[in-house]
Amino acid sequence: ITETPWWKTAVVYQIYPRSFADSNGDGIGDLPGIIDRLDHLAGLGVDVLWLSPVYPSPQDDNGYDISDYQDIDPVFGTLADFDRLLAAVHERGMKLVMDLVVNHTSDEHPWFLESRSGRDNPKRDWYWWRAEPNNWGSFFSGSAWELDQASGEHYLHLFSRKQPDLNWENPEVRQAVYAMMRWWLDRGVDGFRMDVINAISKAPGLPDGEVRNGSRYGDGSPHYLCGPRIHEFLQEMHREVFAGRPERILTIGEMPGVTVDQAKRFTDPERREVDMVFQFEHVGLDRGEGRFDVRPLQLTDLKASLGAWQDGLNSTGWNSLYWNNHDQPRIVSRFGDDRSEHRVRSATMLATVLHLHRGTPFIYQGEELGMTNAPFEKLDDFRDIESLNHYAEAVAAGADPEQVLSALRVAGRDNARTPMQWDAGPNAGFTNGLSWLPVNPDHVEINAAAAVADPDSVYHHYRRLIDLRHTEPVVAHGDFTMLMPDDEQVYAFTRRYRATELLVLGNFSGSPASVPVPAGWEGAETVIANVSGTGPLPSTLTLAPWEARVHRRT
Ligand code: TEU
Ligand code: CA
Repeated sequence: ITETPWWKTAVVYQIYPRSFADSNGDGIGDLPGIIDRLDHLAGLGVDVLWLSPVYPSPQDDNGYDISDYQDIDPVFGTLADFDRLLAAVHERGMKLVMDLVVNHTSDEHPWFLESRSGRDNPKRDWYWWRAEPNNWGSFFSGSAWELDQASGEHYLHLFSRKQPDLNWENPEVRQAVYAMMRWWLDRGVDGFRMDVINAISKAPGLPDGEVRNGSRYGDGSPHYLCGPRIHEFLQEMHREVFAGRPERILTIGEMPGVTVDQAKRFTDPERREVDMVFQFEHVGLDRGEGRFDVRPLQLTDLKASLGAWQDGLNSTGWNSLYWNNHDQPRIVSRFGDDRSEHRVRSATMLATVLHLHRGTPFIYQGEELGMTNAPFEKLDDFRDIESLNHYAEAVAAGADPEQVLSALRVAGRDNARTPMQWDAGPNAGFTNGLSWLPVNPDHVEINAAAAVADPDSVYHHYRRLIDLRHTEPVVAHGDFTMLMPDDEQVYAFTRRYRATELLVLGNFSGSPASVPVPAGWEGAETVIANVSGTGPLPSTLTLAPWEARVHRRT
């Protein structure tokens, strides 16, 4: 008998510190601001907080470009503030997970400054230098290579030119990273969310990628995602950092492009690599070839995708479950309906369906309020480097600027990054100063104060879902069976653990949906629902627009 690790019954809440709570009026969220708001999170009932990066950084990619791994950026506070935050989190019975960004550093990190200082510098080989670049494109538009004038060589950057990729082939790099991780664990942190960790092993020789659809650049991802030494590196990290620690540390690998079979290997506990991965399949279903090529979601595609992940990691491995993070548009505006007559019901339907899957749910700040995408008008309203670079490249290549802008409005990452909406007052209670990114004007209606006061709010629905996971074992431990895979309107599945079964139904549309009640379920009690007064399951059922309900039988 293997003991169940604590994170299998946990719910994680992601904080994007820049946009969470500003304590000193400079318009940027900070650690003291988080400390002041911890009771909101404890009240919600989440078990773990994941902090997006708070390390010293030039903030070219909002902290995902780190110039010192062992300190706190003054804009967010100090190490003493961090220690106070960690203690305050632990006092409330929660855990704290740090973001670990080690595929790349900032170009202002001392390691890179040394590496760049000359071809024979001892740290030259800590990064990828080449006389001739290959054809890879960057995630943030343009080439993945930047020429360094002084040495006449190019360095690799899969993201911005201020995010040079570390060379994990070099054992000194790996040992430096492991030492830094041990330092944070010794300080008391409970885990790491590992940024693009499946990109750290590059194929030898860095072969050119395939060029498709008249693109200027090749797709290098087959040569750097889940590369030849990825499993070896993660196992080494486990031995060097996590093995033998008294506490059970949580590890989550962010892995663009990962398949079910690869994820099963990464999360097989016997292999000691990571506990779960963030996969991207379900958030790519409403996209075409490119990130900004938006198209409608087919519900049957979503069911096929999430269903395959449920089946694939059913006995070996473990799923993460998420709709939102700091890189994704708001789910209620994306798969739901954010107009006021449908917002609460569609947000709670989406929450119900996600949280009743098998896996560890992640909530992104503001999702528990049903926060929406922002009404960005012009290019100047956007801040994100990915959006700005994409616009420049697409327009230079002849795209219609208005069309590019409308894609940014739908898919841009700034949608997730508008400040947390605490109350209906000025700046939504986020700051007393000038917010780095304007608050969404809908905060007068959508805010934490109003949501906490209203028992039918999105917030209280999330609170009840979290509570259900903590108290009803079938939610965390049950197996999963998809129903009605070909239906374009209703998401339906059952869960089963020992003698208990749950039936979950969610109407993914703004029209009523009649549902054939499966055999033996008539009369089953309601566990949670988003329409008040929902009673036992009748023999013929028509779901209201965006209705969700969970029934139990034993
Ligand atoms: O994201 C990695 C990633 O592949 C995407 O989510 C990415 O943000 C986007 O889709 C690019 O097209 C991680 C972080 O979550 C993101 O915020 C960082 O910008 C990125 O790594 C680089 O550190
Ligand atoms: Ca501040």
